[in-house]
Amino acid sequence: MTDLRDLLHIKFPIIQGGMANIATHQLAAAVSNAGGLGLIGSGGWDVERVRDEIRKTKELTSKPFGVNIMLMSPHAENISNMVIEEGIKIITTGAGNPGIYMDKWKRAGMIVIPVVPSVALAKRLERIGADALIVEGTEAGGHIGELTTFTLVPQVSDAVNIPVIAAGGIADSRGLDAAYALGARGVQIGTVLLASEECPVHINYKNKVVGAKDTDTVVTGRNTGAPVRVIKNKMSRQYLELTKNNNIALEELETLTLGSLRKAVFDGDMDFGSIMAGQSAGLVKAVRPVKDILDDIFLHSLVSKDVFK
Ligand code: TUI
Repeated sequence: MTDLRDLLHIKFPIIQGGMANIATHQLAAAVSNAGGLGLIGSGGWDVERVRDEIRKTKELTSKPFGVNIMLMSPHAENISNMVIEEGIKIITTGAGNPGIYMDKWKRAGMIVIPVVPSVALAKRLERIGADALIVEGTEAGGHIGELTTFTLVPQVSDAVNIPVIAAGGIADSRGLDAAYALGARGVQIGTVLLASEECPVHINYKNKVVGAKDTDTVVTGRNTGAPVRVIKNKMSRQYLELTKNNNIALEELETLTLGSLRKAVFDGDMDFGSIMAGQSAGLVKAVRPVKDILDDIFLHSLVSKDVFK
């Protein structure tokens, strides 16, 4: 099977999550320069903002980087065309089925790596040309599926013949090794990068991740169709209270959540902002440079000693 490092021309088999409002040119370039695959997140941005981020990333790194297309975004279709114009070579997708775009991206010669939350979607996307799959467990931050990394990664690995990249719950070399033992040939990390020096989120957000313990995340929106894992705060408690009896108008929830991620990311509002992060926040102990985080994950792993072939 193709090694992820050969497929993507990267030094470490580590890719960055395409975190909405967070995965900017600063973070993507830092990850690519450190030997991983940097990603620009497109969630929450229109086509010109994403184009601007792409151009800025090109100025900061000569290494490969990609763009994540958040499929629930109203701008997804326009962004799906713009990335071709900009000569982007690697696409990841999230929060939906990218089937309608696959043909166009493959004809443009792009490497397409969708996030999948199930075996069924994994098989369907392999059949229509996906080059690799990001298999994301419910330990992840932000919008999530139901299954755990530990159960989903081996099941998808058995079901497909393209490289599997594990995501959800991975923040150190033990996570990388565990992912390989389950059949993955790469990992995606997000939460641990929130606490990097180069990450553009407010310092309060970074400190919240560093200070989080094992039980500090919670899933909101389970009964509204968009489950999202966040660090517990006043906002998540209020949200869960309002949705407990299932009789709240969706518009009211919209008002509550509207702009709440931005509140956390830009204003550092830790009470009423939405602090998206995964369960691995409990493993994150300090704010560090991206290069130290990637070196640590790879160089301390058994994978780097070629234990897993
Ligand atoms: O997409 C993510 N994580 C995200 S997106 C995001 S922005 C947002 N904010 C509030 C509500 C919704 C989105 C924050 N975090 N991760 C990748 C991911 N993809 N997780 C789950 C999925 C997924 C779910 C269903 C992928 C495909 C899918 O297919 C359903 C179908 O149509 O077959």
